[in-house]
Amino acid sequence: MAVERTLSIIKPDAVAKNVIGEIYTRFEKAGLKVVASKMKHLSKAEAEGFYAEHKERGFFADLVAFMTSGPVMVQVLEGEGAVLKNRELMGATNPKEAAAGTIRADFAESIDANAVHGSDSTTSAAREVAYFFAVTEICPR
Ligand code: RTP
Ligand code: MG
Repeated sequence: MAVERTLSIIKPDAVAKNVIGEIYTRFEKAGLKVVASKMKHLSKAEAEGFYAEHKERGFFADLVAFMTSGPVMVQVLEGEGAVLKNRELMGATNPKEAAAGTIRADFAESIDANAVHGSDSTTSAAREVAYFFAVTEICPR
């Protein structure tokens, strides 16, 4: 399987719960390496641009309000099949439907406050990584 990069965000609810380290441990135990990271409090414009694909959806305003409600931790994960591997670690969007042992099953409260974001394809990953990180901020290792 090819080595890929994917964009991960630890959302405001999980940052507020102080579980950044526990979530990073799950990435590392699954063989994913953090090759870039930063904490940010997203502006409304940054959150709207990031989730632009959802702008016609009924939940868009709530999603933007939630993503700007507190700081997030943004990281680039690298590893074999990183996009799918990260989605598997995250679990289903709605934590009530997330498989036991996934990040969302263990740390998320609701479909809005669902702990993490992960790119859903290699195409999305390329756009999302570039949205938050300059090439010089990524440290392959
Ligand atoms: P994410 O983009 O945050 O990683 O989540 P996802 O791929 O699992 O879900 P997506 O369909 O991309 O939706 C983005 C975020 O919008 C919120 N959402 N709310 N109320 C609803 O029906 C609804 N559907 C989605 C979730 O917080 C989801 O993570
Ligand atoms: Mg998504």
